[in-house]
Amino acid sequence: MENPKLNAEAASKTITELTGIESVDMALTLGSGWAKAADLAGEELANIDASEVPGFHKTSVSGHTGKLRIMQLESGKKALVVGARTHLYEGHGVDSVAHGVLVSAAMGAKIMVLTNGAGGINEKWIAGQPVLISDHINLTASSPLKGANFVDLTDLYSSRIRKLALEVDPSLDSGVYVQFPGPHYETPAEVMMAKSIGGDIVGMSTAIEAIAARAAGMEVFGMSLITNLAAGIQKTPLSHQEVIDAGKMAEPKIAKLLAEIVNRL
Ligand code: 8IG
Repeated sequence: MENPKLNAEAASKTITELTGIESVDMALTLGSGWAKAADLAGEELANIDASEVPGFHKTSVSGHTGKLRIMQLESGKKALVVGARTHLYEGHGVDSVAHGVLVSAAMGAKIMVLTNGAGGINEKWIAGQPVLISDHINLTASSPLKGANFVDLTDLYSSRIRKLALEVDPSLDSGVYVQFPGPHYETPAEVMMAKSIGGDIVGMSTAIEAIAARAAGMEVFGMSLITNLAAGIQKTPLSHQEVIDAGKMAEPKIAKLLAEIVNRL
């Protein structure tokens, strides 16, 4: 991973060779619970294994890299669906975390849609609820950028696209996403800190990706599925199983919601 941009351009070239598709209009990274959204959004034009494309890592969990799909949306636009997210906690460094986003940019995507499963700090929320990301606080002490790259992050999570999302579902709430490095969940004291500095959502993925996307010139849209209330907000211990169950329960509803939103982009 010498030069992230050159690596992304090489990966983009490989995707074009494998699919015959030169460019896309937007890209989606679908996190826990969100996977079905792509199927509802349009017709699949191509589906390749990310292991055939340079720069994507095998996940430690399953030994698989996941899929890269290109969808023809009902709107007529094309979307790259990046099913191969690398988290900071996997230890491959920030360049690997940013790779999917930079490949999307290299494929011509103008909009980056980032979704995740996350913990909710806001006490009004319940597990299984989707929320819009309005801003973030990056507590990872990392950046995907190097050198004197002073990227403006005002309106990072596009207010234009959040408005479109609210037209689809006016009941959507929004909040500030706080990224921790993970992979452990927070202590209740850390959740109280996140709350007192203005956080509503705790997660392990999206802030770093959003910075990379903005630096690459893309408009960013982010949504979290609240799969659990954050440690100490809910009184019972957090479990990965509860996260998976909440994702499964919410999947049909949030897939339809996201499919409707991306077709308006
Ligand atoms: I799903 O409670 C999911 N991801 N940091 N905290 C953090 N990440 C998460 C959580 C959570 N739930």
